[in-house]
Amino acid sequence: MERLAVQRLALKRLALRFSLPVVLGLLMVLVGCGAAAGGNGARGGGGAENEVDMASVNFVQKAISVKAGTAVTLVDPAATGSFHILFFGHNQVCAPNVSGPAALNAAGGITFNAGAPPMSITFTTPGTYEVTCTVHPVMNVVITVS
Ligand SMILES: [Cu+2]
Repeated sequence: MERLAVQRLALKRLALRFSLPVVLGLLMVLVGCGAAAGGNGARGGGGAENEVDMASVNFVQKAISVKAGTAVTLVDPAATGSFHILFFGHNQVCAPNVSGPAALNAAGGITFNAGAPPMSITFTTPGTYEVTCTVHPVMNVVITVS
């Protein structure tokens, strides 16, 4: 009898230990704008010009300007980056912009982990595009395409 009680207690502790990570994992999945998981699409090489760098909780650049048809390279450095999910929008609120690259309108957005290969996306239509991260409250960058 005593042994059974001890086993039950151990099981309970085990369940508690695993429930928090499971809940956190589910929350991470729900952070995106859409239901489906995104992942990275085509990735291009880096380059300081027309580059947007991600830090731990924000973008390094607050705004950049590029010519239409130019690729913007998104970089999440291994040493200073973090986990990010990027979409068109502001302050974690998604605002799809069909004039912009499809990847930033996709259900899962663009997911980055620190040290992920840089990703280049091309803006073909002039306009003002704001990109936000759904993980971090005030992580925004404005990309002006002329
Ligand atoms: Cu972020």
